[in-house]
Amino acid sequence: MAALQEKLLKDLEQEGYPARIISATHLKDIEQEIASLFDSGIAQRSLYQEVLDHWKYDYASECPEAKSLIIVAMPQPIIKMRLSWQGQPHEIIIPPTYNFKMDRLVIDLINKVLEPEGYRIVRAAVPQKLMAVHSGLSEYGRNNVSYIPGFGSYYRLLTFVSDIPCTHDNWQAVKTMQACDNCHACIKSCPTQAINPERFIINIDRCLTFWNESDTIPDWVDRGSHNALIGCLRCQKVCPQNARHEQVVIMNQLFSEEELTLILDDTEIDKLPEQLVNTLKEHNLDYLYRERLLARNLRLLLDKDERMACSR
Ligand code: B12
Ligand code: SF4
Ligand code: SF4
Repeated sequence: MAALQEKLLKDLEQEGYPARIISATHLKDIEQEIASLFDSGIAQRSLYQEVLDHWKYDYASECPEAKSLIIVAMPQPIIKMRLSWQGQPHEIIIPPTYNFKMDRLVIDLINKVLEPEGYRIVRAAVPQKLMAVHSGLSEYGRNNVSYIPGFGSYYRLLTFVSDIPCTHDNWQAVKTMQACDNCHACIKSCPTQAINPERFIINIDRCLTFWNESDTIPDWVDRGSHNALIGCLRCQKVCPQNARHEQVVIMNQLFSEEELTLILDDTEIDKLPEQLVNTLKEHNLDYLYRERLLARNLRLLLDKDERMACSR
């Protein structure tokens, strides 16, 4: 059995996906830890309600013989879209981790190893960062994002419950990277002071990502602080631990000016030309479009570029 676990970890690693397999009993540990965090009042339950409603620690119906948790990190590049709008060039950033269509690659790889042996996986809705750190896969950065030695933080986490037995369990106390001891670069770089020097958990309602993933952005958020089509890259980009692990994929002129006009007008998706819908889907932007975040966030970045050009 240990051989099957090792083969799975090796196959994942060969594809560039570091992973850990730990006992499914830790679902209970995580449940308790999250409950006591919110009971203590350190983190405000109302701000996390969406994830708290979604998290699940009992998989008896989907995986009755659940024995292990498989935690996988999938490194992703920064996407730089080069666009021309009203004759001016713009560079629009999409941070790593937003391409969840790539999850299929990891799921297919795990199934390829486990299915022939009669085992299955079920996607786990859990606090994955905390799980990854306890499993020893990653360590916290002061910016509250998790880091893997030799990979930095530019990866997407995926967690699965499985009936494959756990032969080498590991569960360790959460820790911060040693590199953070004498560094405050992320705190200084945060445009909205979301990283709190006094306590570890960030002030999530100060985080740009919290707002530009939401329907409304409050007035106190400086329009000039937006730096990505979705989310924010500042506290990771400035981190010395990411310096050697940054990969950038450049996409030239993904959309014509005519297509950008349709996008910025928030045209109903079924009225968009088929080719444009396909481009949105291919680049995993259709979900942002459907949630009506694409036009608003893109406009914020284009307007910011324009203001900067005028002030030069
Ligand atoms: C909710 C959420 C958000 C919220 C809240 C973020 C937050 N820090 O909680 C918002 C919208 C703000 C957000 C933003 C981002 N997110 Co987010 N987010 C999530 C989500 C859905 C849950 C995160 C979570 O567990 N929060 C709950 C809090 C309580 O967890 P925690 O911070 O880990 O809390 C523990 C620690 O603080 C620890 N602790 C407490 N005190 C101390 C003291 C010390 C010394 C130590 C060491 C530890 C410690 O104990 C706490 C638990 O008890 C996960 C996906 C998932 N299902 O897990 C993605 C996830 C965490 N996000 C991710 C990313 C990439 C981001 C962004 C970088 C996105 C972007 N580019 O814009 C930003 C980064 C913001 C930041 N600095 O944290 C990735 C992280 C990947 C990685 N490398 O770690 C995840 C895992 C998504 C994914 N599938 O990959 N996110
Ligand atoms: S910028 Fe410095 S303090 Fe922040 S996570 Fe990176 S190493 Fe740690
Ligand atoms: S993602 Fe941006 S806003 Fe959020 S903590 Fe990091 S730097 Fe601050």
